[in-house]
Amino acid sequence: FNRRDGALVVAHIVFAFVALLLGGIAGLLQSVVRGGMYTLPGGIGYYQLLTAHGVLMALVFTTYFIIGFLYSGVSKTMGGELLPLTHRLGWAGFVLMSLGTLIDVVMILLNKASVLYTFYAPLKASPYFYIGLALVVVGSWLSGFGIFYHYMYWKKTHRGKLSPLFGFMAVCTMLLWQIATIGVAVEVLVQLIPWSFGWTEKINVMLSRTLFWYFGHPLVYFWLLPAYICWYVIIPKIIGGKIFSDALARMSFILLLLFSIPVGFHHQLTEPGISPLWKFIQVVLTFMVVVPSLMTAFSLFASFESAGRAKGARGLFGWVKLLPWKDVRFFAPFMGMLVFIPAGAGGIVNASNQMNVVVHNTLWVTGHFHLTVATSVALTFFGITYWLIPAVTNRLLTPRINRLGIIQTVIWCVGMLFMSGAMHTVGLLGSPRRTAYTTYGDHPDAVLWMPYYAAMAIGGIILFIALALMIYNVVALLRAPKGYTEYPIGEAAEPEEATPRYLERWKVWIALTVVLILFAYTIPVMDMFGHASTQSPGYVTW
Ligand code: HAS
Repeated sequence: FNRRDGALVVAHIVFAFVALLLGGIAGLLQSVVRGGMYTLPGGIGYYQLLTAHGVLMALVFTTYFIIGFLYSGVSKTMGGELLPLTHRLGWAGFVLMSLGTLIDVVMILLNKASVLYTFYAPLKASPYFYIGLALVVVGSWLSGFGIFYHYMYWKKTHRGKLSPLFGFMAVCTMLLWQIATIGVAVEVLVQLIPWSFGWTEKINVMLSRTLFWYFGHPLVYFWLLPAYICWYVIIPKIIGGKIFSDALARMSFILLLLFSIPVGFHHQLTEPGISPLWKFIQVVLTFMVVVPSLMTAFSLFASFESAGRAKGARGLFGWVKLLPWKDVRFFAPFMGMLVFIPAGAGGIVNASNQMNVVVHNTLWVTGHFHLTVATSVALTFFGITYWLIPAVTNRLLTPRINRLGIIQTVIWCVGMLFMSGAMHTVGLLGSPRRTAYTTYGDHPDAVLWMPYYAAMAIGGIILFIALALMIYNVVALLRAPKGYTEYPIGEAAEPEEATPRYLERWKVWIALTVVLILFAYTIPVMDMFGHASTQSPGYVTW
C-alpha cells in the first residue's frame, strides 16, 4: 500500500479510536448513573456526559473512520495512489475537522454545550460549539471534494470504463453526505450562530429541528453505507466468493442516495406545525428507503450461498458451515449483519406512524440505534480495522490479534444484548430517553423500570470491557510485526458488461435527489415561516 496514503488513512483511524475511547468512558459513566448505582462527582452533569458520548461516538468516531476507510479504498482501487490534490484535500479536511472537534470537546468539558448530539434549538450552547461544528462540516467537505476529484480524474483517463465498485460507492457515500450537510450548515450558520451570539433574540424551533433532521436521517445512512461497502465489496473476497451482482450493489446505493434525504419527518411525527399529509408522504418515502437494505440482505445471502456451493456445500444450509467463522475479518462484520435484521425491523416499527406514537422519545429508540449504529456499523468498522491497519502500514494481522478480535466481538454482542434488549423492553413500558436517573418520586411505573436500568448498566460495563479490548487490539495492530496483509477487494460474479452504464449518470441521480427533496420539503418548510409560536428565546444549559 502506498506509504504516503497509508499515513493519511492511519491518522483518521487513530483519531477515530481515540474519540471512541473517550466517548466510551462517558457512555460507561452514564449507564451506571442511569442505573442509580453512581452519582457524578464535581458537578459533572448527566446531559454533559450524554453530549460527550453522542458527539464523540456517533459523530466523531464515525466521520473519521469513514473518511479514512474511503480514502484507503479509493487509493487502492483507483490507480494505486491518491492524486496529489486529493491527498492535500484529505489532509486539509483532517486538520480542519480536528480543529473543530477540539473546540467542541473543550466546550463540552466546560459544560457550555450540553445540548446533546442533536444540538437543535431551543437548547442553546456557546457559539464556539457551533463554530466548531461548522469547521467539522467544512473539513469533511474538503475530504469529499478530494474523493470527487480523484474519481473524475479516473473517469477522464479511463473513458468508457466502469469505475471500480469501491470508488463508485465512495462517491455515492460522500455525495449523500455533501447534500445532507447543507441542511445542518444552514441551521448552524443562519440560525444557531447568530442566535447564540445574541445577534438575534429568538429562533424558529420548528425550522431548526427540520433542518437538523433533513441532515440527521441521511447521517445514519452515511454511517451505514461504508458498512455496506464492506459487506458488498470486501466480505465476498474474505469468504473466497464473488460479489453476487455489481449492478444490484450500485443500484442499492443509488436508491439509498435518492430516498435517504426526503424522510427527516419520521423523526418529527409527534411534532405540531407539520401537516399530517407531509408526514404521511415522508413515511411512504421512508418505506422506500427500506428497499435497498432488503436488496442488500438478498445479495449477501446469495454471495454466501454461492461461495459455499462453489466449494461443494450440500443441502439447504450446508454453505453456512463453510463460512470462515474463525476469521475476525468476516466474523465481526457478520455479527453486524445478523444484528441488523432485528435492528432494521425495529426501524420499520419506528417508521410506522401509529407505532411511533408508542415508542417515540422512549428508551426503545435508544435501543434501536445501539443495534444499528453501535453494533451493525461499529462491529463492521472493527472488522475492517483488523485488516485495514496492517494493510496500510505493511504489518501482519497475527493469529493472536485475530483471536482477541473474535473474543472482542462476542463480548460486544453480549453487552449489547443486555443493554439494547433492556432498552427496547423498558421503552415499551414507557420509560423516557434522555432523562437523568429518576424514579419520579417513586412512582410505581418508574419503580418497575429499575431492573431494566440495572440490566442496561450491566450491559454498559460489559461493553466498556469490549471497548477497552478493541483499543488494545488497535494498539497491537499498530505495533504488529512487519509483513504483507491483503487489502481484500472482491470481484463481481458477472462480467463487467452486465452493469448498465446509466448507474454512473450522476447528473441524473443528483437531479432526481434534488427533485425529491424539493417535493418533500418545500411546502412544509414554507408553512414554518410566519408562525409566531415557533419562535423561542431558547434555553441556556449552563
Ligand atoms: Fe433508525 C431513529 C427508522 C435504520 C440510526 N435511527 C434512529 C436514531 C438513530 C438511528 C441514531 O422512522 C435516533 C435519532 C435520535 O437521536 O433521535 N431506521 C429507521 C428505518 C431504518 C433505520 C426505517 N437507523 C437505521 C440505521 C441507523 C439508524 C441503519 C444507523 C446506522 N429510525 C427510524 C425512525 C426513527 C429512527 C422512524 C425515529 C424514531 C423516533 O420516534 O424518534 C431502515 O433503514 C432499516 C432497514 C433495514 C433492514 C434490515 C436488512 C438486513 C440486512 C442484514 C442481512 C443479514 C445477513 C446475515 C445476510 C430492512 C441487510 C444473516 C446470515 C445468516 C446465515 C443468518
